[in-house]
Amino acid sequence: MREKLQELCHEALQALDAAGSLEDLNETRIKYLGKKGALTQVLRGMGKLSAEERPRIGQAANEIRSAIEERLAARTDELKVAVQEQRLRREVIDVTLPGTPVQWGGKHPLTRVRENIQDIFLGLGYVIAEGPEVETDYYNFEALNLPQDHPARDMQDTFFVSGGNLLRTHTSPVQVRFMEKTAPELPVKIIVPGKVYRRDDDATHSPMFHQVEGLAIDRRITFSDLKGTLDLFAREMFSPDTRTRFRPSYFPFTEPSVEVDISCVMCRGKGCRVCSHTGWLEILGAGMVHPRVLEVSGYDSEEVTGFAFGMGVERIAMLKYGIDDMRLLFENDLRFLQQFR
Ligand code: 2U9
Repeated sequence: MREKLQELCHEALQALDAAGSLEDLNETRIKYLGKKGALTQVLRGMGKLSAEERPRIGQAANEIRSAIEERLAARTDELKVAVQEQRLRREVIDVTLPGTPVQWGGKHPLTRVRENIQDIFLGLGYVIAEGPEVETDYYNFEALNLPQDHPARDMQDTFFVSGGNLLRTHTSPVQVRFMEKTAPELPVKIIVPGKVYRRDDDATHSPMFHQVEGLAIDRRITFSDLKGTLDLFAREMFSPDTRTRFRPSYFPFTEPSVEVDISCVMCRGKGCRVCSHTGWLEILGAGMVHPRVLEVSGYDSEEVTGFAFGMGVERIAMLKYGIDDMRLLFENDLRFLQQFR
């Protein structure tokens, strides 16, 4: 029996050494150690042995099982490494193949237009000023000479929040805050971009939109300075042959006030559908800062004058790119946005 075990052990180890794959190894394991395996069979025959022989043969059988299991584990490791190495040898990476394309993001058209506007005024020596979007009645209305009964102060036109505060309806309160902080220093030349909020919602109005306002204060600033500045802005923003037109208007915070048109970007002034056959497009409002507005923020209106202007970034973007519905600017549809890269 002992010889039979020895022989079996020898045979099993040889089979394990000869196995070329993990499948071969498994077959060998079943053949020798399985329920109906050779070693199991031998152990079953132990009943016929004498009481004296049984423990010795039993011990020998256990040693053989351990030897086979040990070799089996070693060969499993070896073959696993071999399989992995083989796979790595087959998987050649061709570094010359094109990679997975990266989806590049781009600036939103409103960001582009805002930066474009800012850059034009930065080039003229203006600095950028910013301020809060939740404002007090004082900074949004009172300091800007907006009378108590002005329609902008109506619930219909303004979003009010708790504590009597509101979402600013224009970026003008930032200019007021800036003047208050700076007065009586001169000159003031600021450009104020930011979000503003009004209760409006259709193809050309959004409850949130973006403005860029500007303010220049110094001794002897005249309406000619305003005209020259906005004329240059129009030519840089649209095209060098763009012309401007100034029409009288009214704002509580400027006197005199104007609305500024540019020659139509589509037909160059000949008249078309875009300009309703007038040849002109309204792009912004402006005027000489009202003396009362200068005074409440700490400037002497006998000593200094200033001009101010305001424009809607969405409106400028729509004119520049020929967009006919403002909502497209807020829907984040990539088919729309990808056209502005
Ligand atoms: C101060 C003094 C004066 C800012 C101005 C306008 C004219 C104007 C509109 C353009 C389109 C608002 O976005 S819009 O609807 N703005 O017409 N804004 S003058 O005047 C100021 C601002 C601050 C201290």
